[in-house]
Amino acid sequence: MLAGAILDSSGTRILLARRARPVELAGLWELPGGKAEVGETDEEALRRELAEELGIAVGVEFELRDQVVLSDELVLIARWARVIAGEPTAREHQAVRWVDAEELSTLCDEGRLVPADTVWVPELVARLRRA
Ligand code: DCP
Repeated sequence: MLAGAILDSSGTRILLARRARPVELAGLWELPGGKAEVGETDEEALRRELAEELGIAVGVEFELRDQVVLSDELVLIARWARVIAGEPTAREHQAVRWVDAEELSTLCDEGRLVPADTVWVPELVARLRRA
């Protein structure tokens, strides 16, 4: 399972998407992504999922420090990425928004992020503040 921490062109904000399902995660914000298909690299999977879900082309960079075990079969990995083309549109999500370091911290503190994704908040906040 791949998630993207997608940076905007100014390098100061990342993209969050609000989940529509399942009910226990609906309304919470996540780093958008999806599952790799057989024969796909992580990078290819992330590029395909973000094109399908949000209509954007991204350049995929390094992996963030932490991994999250979601279940026996599912490990969540996050990769830093940058928008190359397209304007993000919520095709499968309820909404999308760009957040800076402060907004990301606040959403996390308020419990409005998908629980798994909170592990990346310290690293993301540090990287965004450095920008
Ligand atoms: N997940 C998460 N944080 C993310 C992305 C996903 O915690 N940034 C979790 C939520 C789900 C699981 O991963 O429990 C699968 O996510 P999705 O439903 O988004 O994945 P797919 O859309 O690929 O799954 P499917 O189409 O099979 O439902």
